[in-house]
Amino acid sequence: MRYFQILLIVVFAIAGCKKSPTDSEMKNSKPQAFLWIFPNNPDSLALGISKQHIHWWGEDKDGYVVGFLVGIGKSETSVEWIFKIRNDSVISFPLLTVQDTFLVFVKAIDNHFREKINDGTNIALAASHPFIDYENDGVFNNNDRTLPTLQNALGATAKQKFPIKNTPPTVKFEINSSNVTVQPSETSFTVVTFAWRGNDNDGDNTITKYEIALNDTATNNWVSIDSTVNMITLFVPRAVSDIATGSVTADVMKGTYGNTRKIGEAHGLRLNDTNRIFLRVKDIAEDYSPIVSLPDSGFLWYVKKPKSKLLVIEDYVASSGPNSPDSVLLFYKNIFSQLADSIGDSVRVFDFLSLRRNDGAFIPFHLDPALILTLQQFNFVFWYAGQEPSWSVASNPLFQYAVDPATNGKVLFSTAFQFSIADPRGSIVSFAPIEAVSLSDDSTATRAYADTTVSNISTILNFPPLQFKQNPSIHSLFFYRNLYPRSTATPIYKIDSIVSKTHRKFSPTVGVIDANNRFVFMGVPLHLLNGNGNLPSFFNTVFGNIFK
Ligand SMILES: [Ca+2]
Ligand SMILES: [Ca+2]
Ligand SMILES: [Ca+2]
Repeated sequence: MRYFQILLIVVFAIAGCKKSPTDSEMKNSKPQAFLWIFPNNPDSLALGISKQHIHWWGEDKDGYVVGFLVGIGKSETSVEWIFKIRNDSVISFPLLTVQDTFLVFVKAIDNHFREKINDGTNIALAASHPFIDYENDGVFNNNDRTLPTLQNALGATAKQKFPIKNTPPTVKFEINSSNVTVQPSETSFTVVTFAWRGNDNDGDNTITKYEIALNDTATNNWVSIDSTVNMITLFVPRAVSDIATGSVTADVMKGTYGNTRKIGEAHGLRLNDTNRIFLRVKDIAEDYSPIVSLPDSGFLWYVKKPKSKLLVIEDYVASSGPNSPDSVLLFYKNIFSQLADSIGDSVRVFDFLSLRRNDGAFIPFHLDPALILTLQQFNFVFWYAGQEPSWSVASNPLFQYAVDPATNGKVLFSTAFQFSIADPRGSIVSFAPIEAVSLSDDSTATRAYADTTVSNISTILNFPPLQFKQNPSIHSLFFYRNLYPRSTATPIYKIDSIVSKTHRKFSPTVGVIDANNRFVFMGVPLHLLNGNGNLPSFFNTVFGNIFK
């Protein structure tokens, strides 16, 4: 009896050293967790994919369940626990091979747990006391917080084995803002950009590489592309295409203009012919996606071999008659054919790109780098517009081509303006050698008569006098505005006398050249200015003398 009393005192003394447990804590019946699964076979769990919707619940005899600890891994001791309030979660198993087995562990927590924590918090159980492990490093450090009531509220572990198999990845070419797959330009030169998006249900980080092939999916035709690259540009330098016939090897470049880097070579790009690009993606389990290709049915991708030093860009829409796109193109073909022999066929017989025909099907979706690098395959660009150029298409590519000191392209640009000018000055001044375009009715004209002359106003450059050709009824769609050259630029032409919208006679500056003789800007559609037959002489001056 005395022995028993001593024992009782010792027991109470030990208990007294700690915080006194409450009655309910002493008697707590631990909660129990259950996993709830839907096997595809009632007798056994078949192989599943690596993303699964998993359900669980808990029961507590003398209280209620307030949450769960859930972990996925290979063993209970190595698992990383996450606090969950809900009874289910979509879980991604970290599959790195074709097939693997994972265990899901669940512990229920009953109402003896007093600390407030958020759903999804990382909890470490391995140490002598449970704690919130904010950095999930398994170490009690920094701002980590102990959870003194957790141990007593925690039930036994329920677990379930999940055999998991790999899902093949998929890949799609990029879509535009209307959810339509972006097609390559209907006709391109030897610079074409493609972009895509890969997906793997086992986690996009399990994609190991992309592969592309041109025209032929034979095993040795596939080009590997790093899994971090989602946009490539096929690029054939002029030095290669100029001497090539049939098909050619294209450089595969990644990155946008200024940051492009060659990452491979794709064989079999057909020149002056239609082409097709194939794409697939491979995952860490070495499974391939289905192959996708462009263009989609109903579309064409034709690759033109550049033949000249001059790219003529038609950015022109107008009505019928002598101002129709076809008539104007024919007019310019005729003018260029009259250029001096010294300039040669490499300019007289130009390459051509239309931004307006076929609803813009020739405009590359990625102007950067596709249009910039396309322009740079030519020594000269003649860009002609009607009422309004495609400012958003023109500005950055033309800046990179003819303004940036790192490049050496040269541009003759010809446009009129609209009746109501929605301030294109911001776009124009980004590439043209002008500071502003007049918005004032007093220096804006709508009509020029056939005898209206246009004079050279530069003292040093030998530009011929020009003259309007058609009568106003034909070109009354075009509006002329006084140009204000940059301080470094030189005005070269003015309309000698024209009547402004306020019926005042004035003489707007309509031609400007930049300080480096790389950019001639004409604020009149040039096809209107052959009244005195001097237009071929103007083109001779620009391409034979100024640009050289
Ligand atoms: Ca309980
Ligand atoms: Ca920690
Ligand atoms: Ca996969």
